[in-house]
Amino acid sequence: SLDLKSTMVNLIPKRRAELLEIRKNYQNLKVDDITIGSIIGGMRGNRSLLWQSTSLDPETGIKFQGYTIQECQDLLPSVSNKGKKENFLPESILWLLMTGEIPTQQQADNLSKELATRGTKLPEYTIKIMNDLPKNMHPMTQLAIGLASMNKSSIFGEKYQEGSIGKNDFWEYIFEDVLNLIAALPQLTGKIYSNITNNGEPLGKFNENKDWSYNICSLLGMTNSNDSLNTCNFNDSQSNDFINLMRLYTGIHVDHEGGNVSAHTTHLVGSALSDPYLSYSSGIMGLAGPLHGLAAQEVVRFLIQMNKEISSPNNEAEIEEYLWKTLNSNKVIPGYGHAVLRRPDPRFTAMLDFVKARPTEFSNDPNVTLMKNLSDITPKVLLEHGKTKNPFPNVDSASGILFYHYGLKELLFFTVIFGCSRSMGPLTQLVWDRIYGLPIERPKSLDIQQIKNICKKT
Ligand code: AMX
Repeated sequence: SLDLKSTMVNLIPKRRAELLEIRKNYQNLKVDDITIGSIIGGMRGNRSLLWQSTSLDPETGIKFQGYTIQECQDLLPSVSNKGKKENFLPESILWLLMTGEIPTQQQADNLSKELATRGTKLPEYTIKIMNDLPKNMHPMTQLAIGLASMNKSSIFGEKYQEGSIGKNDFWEYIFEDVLNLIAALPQLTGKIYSNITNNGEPLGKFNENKDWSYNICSLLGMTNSNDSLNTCNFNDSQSNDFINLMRLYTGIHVDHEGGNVSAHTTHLVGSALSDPYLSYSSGIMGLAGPLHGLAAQEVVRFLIQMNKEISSPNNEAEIEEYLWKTLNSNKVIPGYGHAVLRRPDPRFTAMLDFVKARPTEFSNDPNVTLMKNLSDITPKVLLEHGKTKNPFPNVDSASGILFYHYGLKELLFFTVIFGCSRSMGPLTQLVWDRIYGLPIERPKSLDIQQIKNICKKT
């Protein structure tokens, strides 16, 4: 089938039967031990969540339905552009996440068109709320408020209130809400950016004939087409490159397994049958935390500051010295290390490849040069330092500085773009949660006395 919903309809009976079979035969099979350490240590590593569309391997990094980023680059459709190879579309990866299948060009184009059709306009009440927000409100608060306000138009919420749908059909209305939510993100993002940079006046126009990432760029006023209303100084190739950077960034940040804060929160809130707008708005609140979505901005600050203090971004000795100075004052090197990964983050590699493919564009940018040089120098220093389990760069060491290069200077805003991308994984899971009829989540908590009692028994 050429449209996503009918493709899902075809998949559902087999997948439901599969889960039923597992539940019937293996209900009591033990998977993992829960230790006192994990109860008081953020449940690290507890294998206790069902998450279908992505998995994170310490060595190979993120896989989308089993495909590496490189495989996605090779196999997923990009925008049809007269034979010119562009970055794959996040719409393609959304299809892959939802179905487990690589879409054809036609399927990806159809989904792109469907999102553009659904996303032409924000609801009037959401526009009003966004207009009334203080223009200097944190961009992630604006995003969470905008999304939560759209629950007024939740189809699932309405049907549920009417009492007109049974549990087996919940997924269909959740699916409608999910596509409407993802489709609305370019408009919402553009509105937030115009609030913080242009007193709420539009910076660009939505173009129904273009893809999702293009529309994010045009609504930020960051293309050189007529769809952007400000005087962005991009030439043709910069404009096209920025759109491709947006496709790349939003394509590879869609999901990182289910246990991270934004994904897990969306899933948890959704398990109470809160609609996708409320569920993802909650996920966004988590993404706004400095230990989660805000790392990219830390890196940008770090690079700019280091460049102020060293004589050249190519001076290896001074860079090393700066890194040691940072470590010796008990600070971390932002953009390095990872809780799960034990290799360079393949998402970082994809971003670095983007830079390497455009030497003329980036060779004169001291921050990008420093970012590249750091990826060689820092692992050696961190290894010698001997603490971090993973001395290699993570995705955040590159992503923010590339946005900065093209003129996105509002560091707090980067996470809003992260939020656009991250909608795709957790909301795909929300659809599957309802397809599978998963129950409300309710782990058991223990107080200190109960923990002490368990400790005494051993
Ligand atoms: N610089 C200096 N020290 C580091 C370090 C770094 N980049 N990464 C880890 N360490 C230190 C830790 O602070 C810890 O020290 P301690 O024993 O004194 O507390 C020790 O190495 C062991 O930590 P770890 O097991 O390797 O890492 P973790 O799982 O506890 O934490 C992370 C992972 C990402 C929070 C950590 O590596 C870090 O703080 N990195 C810098 C910030 C960053 O880049 N964050 C973005 C992460 C990507 C993302 O999820 N968005």
